[in-house]
Amino acid sequence: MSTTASPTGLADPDELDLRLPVSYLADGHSVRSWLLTTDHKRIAILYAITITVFFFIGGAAATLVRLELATPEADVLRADTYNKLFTLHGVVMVWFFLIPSIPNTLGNFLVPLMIGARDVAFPKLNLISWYLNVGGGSLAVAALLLGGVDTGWTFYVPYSTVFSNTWVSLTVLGVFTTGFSSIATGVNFIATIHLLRAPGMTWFRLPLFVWAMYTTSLMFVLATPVLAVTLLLVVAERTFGLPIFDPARGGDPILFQHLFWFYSHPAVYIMVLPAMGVVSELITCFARRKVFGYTFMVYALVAIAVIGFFTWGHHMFTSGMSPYAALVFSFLSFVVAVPSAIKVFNWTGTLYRGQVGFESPMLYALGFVGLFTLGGLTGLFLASIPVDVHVQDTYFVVAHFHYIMVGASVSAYFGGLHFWWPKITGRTYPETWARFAAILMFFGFNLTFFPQFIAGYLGMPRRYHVYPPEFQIWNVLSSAGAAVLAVAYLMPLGYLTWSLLFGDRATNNPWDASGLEWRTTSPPPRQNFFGSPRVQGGPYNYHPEGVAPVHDQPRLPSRGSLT
Ligand code: HEM
Ligand SMILES: [Cu+2]
Repeated sequence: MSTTASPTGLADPDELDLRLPVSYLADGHSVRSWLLTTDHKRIAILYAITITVFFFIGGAAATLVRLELATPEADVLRADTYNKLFTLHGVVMVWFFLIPSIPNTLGNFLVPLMIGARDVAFPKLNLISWYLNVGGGSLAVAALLLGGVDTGWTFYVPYSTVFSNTWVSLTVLGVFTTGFSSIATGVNFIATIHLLRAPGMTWFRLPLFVWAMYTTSLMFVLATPVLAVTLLLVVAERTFGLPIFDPARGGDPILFQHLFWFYSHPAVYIMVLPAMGVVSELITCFARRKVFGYTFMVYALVAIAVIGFFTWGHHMFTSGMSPYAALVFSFLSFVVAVPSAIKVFNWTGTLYRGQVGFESPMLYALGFVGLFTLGGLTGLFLASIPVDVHVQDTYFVVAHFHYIMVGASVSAYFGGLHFWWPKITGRTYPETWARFAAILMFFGFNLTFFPQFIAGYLGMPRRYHVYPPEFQIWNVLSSAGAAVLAVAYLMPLGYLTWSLLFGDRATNNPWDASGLEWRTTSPPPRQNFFGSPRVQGGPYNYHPEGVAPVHDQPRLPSRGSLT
């Protein structure tokens, strides 16, 4: 066995004696070794388990909501149960699934590996962050078991503080607690990326995924405290009767909306920037090309993160705000679309003349680009004040944000999960099933949400459990799509579990990818690398321009396939 260091400072993992118990997964099997771990890779897995649970809780609520909406009458749920279900769905999906999804699972696993570090800067804080997340989530689930909440995920006042007699405070405290988990993760990633980069890993050699994590972390740290304070004010008004938002006692309900959206608009970018990071990695790998316009991609991420802080007012065009303020918010919302468009353009540029392969992670990535574009373009409709006045609070808005949050972000999460699965688990999964699930998810998604644009444009309001019969056709299509989507989401649960138990051993670099994370074993050892990595070039070292790419060996194994 030779462990002589190569120019990269790393031993070739293929030459190592793999019978040694080097994998982080083999580094202790007790429950304690998992619950008290400070290994960023194990913490990533802990997060993956919790967000999967939340995803299916949120999904169950959505299924009931869609079931009720299949007919115009109230036949499955009473009005108040319906309100509690869509609130549960939104609260769980936004706060406990989507916000932590990519950063805390893939981000935790990959950031140290991608920059050549042994762990994050503050490993214990990383573990604490997981406990805060589970703690917050449990408070919210407790609220659900005790009878639920009916305010919607936005907790608008004065309804949430003065009128609702449901479990608002407990839920809000759950979200508050989870906020600290976001802040801890943000601080940790910022410190890690600043301090622990391997020699030679300069800022402009960072993979775009790391840049996405960096910009997301800045938003975590800057925006989340505002939400925390706002939520405490809600509890203060509800519990101690402090007149903060209640107009009857001199409070200002619009103040709540400003504070809430000052966090929650940046939060939508917290949900989408990590997805952009994942997709950049996938597209360059499966197009076998250097990412087109790397520096522009970096500046676009930074621009979105910065401008994203100044557009929150577009959620409040109909709240009676000054028309001058509305104009400024409208303008800035158009401005934020520019860096988003740059990214779409550069992904397309990367594909152009690439040697594109259609492996399952790439199917998700391509789905992302299309769905993100549709979501972004309809965002521009909404940013235009006269159109927004017409479609505000209709299914058009519901469709817009689902295209971005589900069509784009969730697709990217699944794409990333498949791409790095062999690295994370050391196993391969059945590629045919994975491709089928990706395609089914794309069709199910569009069938669910495209009709909502039409229903919304025709005037169907959101958050009602009954509706005029002329909207039924769109709702039936949407509910049918939801059934397809449910099957598509359950499939990876099945075949990925199968792969854990019966999948073949994965090689160290099954996709022939260029990142540092592929220069170690699958799964990596506790200390990540054999040797100390040194970085000598940019992140996307695929074939140089003009040289024909070689596809001499099939990339993800069909060995281990169920078919
Ligand atoms: C291309 C840039 C985007 C623009 C110009 C844009 C514009 C808008 C506007 C104007 C609204 C308010 C509609 C209304 O309430 O009447 C809105 C709602 C929303 N957007 Fe976007 N958006 C963009 C991207 C995103 C992204 C990236 C996400 C999420 C990852 C997102 C998630 C949402 C959500 C969750 C809502 C609805 C909030 C609610 O009322 O519950 N948007 N968008
Ligand atoms: Cu917004």
